[in-house]
Amino acid sequence: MLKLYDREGSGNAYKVRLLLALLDVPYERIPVGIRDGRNDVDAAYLALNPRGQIPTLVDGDDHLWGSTAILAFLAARHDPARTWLPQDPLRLGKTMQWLELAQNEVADGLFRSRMIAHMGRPGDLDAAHAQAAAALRVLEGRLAQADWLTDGGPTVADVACFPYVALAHQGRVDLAPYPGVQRWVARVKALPRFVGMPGV
Ligand SMILES: N[C@@H](CCC(=O)N[C@@H](CS)C(=O)NCC(=O)O)C(=O)O
Repeated sequence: MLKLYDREGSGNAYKVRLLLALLDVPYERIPVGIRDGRNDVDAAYLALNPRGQIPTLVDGDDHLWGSTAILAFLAARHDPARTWLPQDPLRLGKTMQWLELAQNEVADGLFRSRMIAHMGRPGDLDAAHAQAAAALRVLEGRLAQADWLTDGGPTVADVACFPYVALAHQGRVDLAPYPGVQRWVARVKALPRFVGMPGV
């Protein structure tokens, strides 16, 4: 069975839990604790994930780190219809484009705002809020006139962008100016087999 190194409050690990639920794939969760503000990991864990972060996925003798890589792998392996990771070149490229936003402005803005405002980590909340606004402006530009980030239905891009947008309030980011984003959050929550996390 798949093993996911995980923590309940991690939005990056939640991306993987959400896709596994949507694909109805069983897995075992292995919780990773925190010590002195960092993941409490040992050399065996660092052999699986040299960054020492979560999530990490173990599939038999293979392992993968980084939520984007794990989402792509799971969608390619467990969704034979390839709706979640499109095969059509343009839809694949568009999906990758939004995955890039998830790892840049969404992470630098919404993830960072939550780390500072909700988790009490040091940092510049105003700078994080400026990046969060940049992420939300780009998302609103798409979602004001489209149901999903990629034409044709939900993909791993929606799964990757969703957690930290849905957790925006924990970073003291108001979604009121972004009605298209709010409708999309509700649409993701209405997907069959959707699961939440604390705060979502
Ligand atoms: N780009 C990575 C980021 C992963 C990440 O930042 N994980 C956080 C939890 S959400 C973590 O492990 N932080 C603790 C640490 O770095 O020690 C991904 O998408 O998986």
